[in-house]
Amino acid sequence: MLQKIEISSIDQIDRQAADQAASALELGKVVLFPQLAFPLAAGERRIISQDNATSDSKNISFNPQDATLKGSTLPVRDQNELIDLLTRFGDFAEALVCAIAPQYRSGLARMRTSFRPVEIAGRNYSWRKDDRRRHVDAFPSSPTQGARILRVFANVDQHETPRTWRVGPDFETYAKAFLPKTTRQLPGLAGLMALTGITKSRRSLYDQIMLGLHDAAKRDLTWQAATPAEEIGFLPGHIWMAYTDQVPHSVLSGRNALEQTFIVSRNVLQRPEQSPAAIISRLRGVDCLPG
Ligand SMILES: O=C(O)CCC(=O)C(=O)O
Ligand SMILES: [Fe+2]
Repeated sequence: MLQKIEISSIDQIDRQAADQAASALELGKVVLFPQLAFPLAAGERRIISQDNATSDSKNISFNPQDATLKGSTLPVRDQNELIDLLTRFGDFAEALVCAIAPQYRSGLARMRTSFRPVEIAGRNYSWRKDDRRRHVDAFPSSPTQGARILRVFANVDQHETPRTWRVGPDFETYAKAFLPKTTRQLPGLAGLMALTGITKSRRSLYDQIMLGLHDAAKRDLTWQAATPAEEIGFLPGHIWMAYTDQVPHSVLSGRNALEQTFIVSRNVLQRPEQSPAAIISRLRGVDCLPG
C-alpha cells in the first residue's frame, strides 16, 4: 500500500516518476517522498514549537477561499506568519500534485490547509472524530458528488517524532465489509439539508454511502482490531499523499504535521474504474453517482 518516490526536489520529477506516482495514487496507495522535505524558516520553526491549538480543536486550518484562519490562539502577528506558512505549503503541495499529474490541473480545487500541532496519542475524541480508528474520508457538510479527496501531508516536527499511520485493507475489501451496514437516506432529506445550509450542496447517494462507510468502520472495534494493516512511520522531512477517500487509514501518534486538501474532479482521473464510486456502483449493482 506504499509507493516510495526518491526525489529531492519537485523539479526532479520526470515522466517516469510522475506516472509511477499518479498510478499508485489512483490505485489506492500512499505515495511517500522520503527525500522531499518542506523547508521551514527560523521564524516558522518558532511558531511550530509553541503551544498552538485551542484545547477543543485538533487542527488549525486556513481556508484559502475566504482567507480565514480557524482554531489558533496565537497572537495576531504570529497568526499572519502562520497564514504565510500554510499558504506556502499549499503552493508547494499544488506544485507537487501538478508535477505528478499535469492532467489534474484543470480539475483541481484547493481546499483547506491545516496545521496539526497536537500529539495524537492519548487525546479524547468522540468515535466519529477519532482518526485513530481506520476509515476512509467523507465530509458530512461538503458532499463531493463523486469528486475525489486528495491530501498532501508533511511531518514538520522539530524533535524527530514520527507520525504513525496504519493503512489497509484495499478499498474493495473495506467496502464489502461495510456496505451492508450503510443506511439509506430519508427521501427529501438531501434537498432539505442543501436548502438549509447543513450541507454545502446536495448529498448524493455516493456521499451518503461514503459517510456510511466512514462511520461503520469507526464504530466497529472488532473489525478495527482484527483486520490487518500496514504500519508506516512518516519521519520529519517526509512528504506523503493519498486519496484518503480510497485508502483506509488511521493515525496512531505524532504531532506537528501540515496538510493540504484538494478536491479532484472525476473527469481528470486516469483510472476512473478504480475509484470508490466505480467500485461501490459495481458492488451495489446501481450507479451511485449523480446524473
Ligand atoms: O492527521 C493525520 O495524520 C490524518 C488524520 C485523518 O485521518 C484525517 O485528517 O482524515
Ligand atoms: Fe482521515
